[in-house]
Amino acid sequence: MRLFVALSPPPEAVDELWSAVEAVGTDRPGLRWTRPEQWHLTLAFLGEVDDPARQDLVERLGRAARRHPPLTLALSGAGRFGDRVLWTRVSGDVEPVRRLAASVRAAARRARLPVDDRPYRPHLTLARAGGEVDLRSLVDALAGFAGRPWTAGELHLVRSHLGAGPGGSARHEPLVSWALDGRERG
Ligand code: 3AM
Repeated sequence: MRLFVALSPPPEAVDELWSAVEAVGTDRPGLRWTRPEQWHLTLAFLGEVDDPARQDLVERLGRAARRHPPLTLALSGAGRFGDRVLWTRVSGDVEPVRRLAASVRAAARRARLPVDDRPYRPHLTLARAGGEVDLRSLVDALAGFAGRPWTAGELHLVRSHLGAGPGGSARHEPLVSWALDGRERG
């Protein structure tokens, strides 16, 4: 099954981000918006994982989660990966998020899963484009968005069912969640 590991913003953070997105207007040809009920911060994309590797991964992720504290995060502004992905920025405990993502990726590697080794960029994907849309105006339009801080207290292992969501989008199914209840700080 196709898996990724993520943090989820709470409903209040989703609602205020959705208000900001609606205010800039979602009716734009060539853009596919992600659905607010699935908004997440990906820490690691794992791709297809078979059952034995998944069991190993679940144990290792549980151990990783116990070493990390809850994180105080906020969503604000926007950015883009080229002309393909529009995202909103993650601020607050960014270094701890990086450390958590590094732990998650290390857990996946030890479970013998191939992990993307590009530098980790904390973000929440808002929309994807085929490359024919200039995302710059949307980045500018969302620049003033400043969400309130929230606590990410759980790590989620999520299954992605490709094509099973509305309009052929993916449907995300949380499989296992762990409390971030470690004490390491700073
Ligand atoms: O949360 P974002 O949007 O950054 O783009 C996919 C999404 O990331 C990414 O995994 C997250 C959950 O689907 N993803 C999908 N396929 C991928 C791949 N082959 C991928 N990331 C890296 N390589």
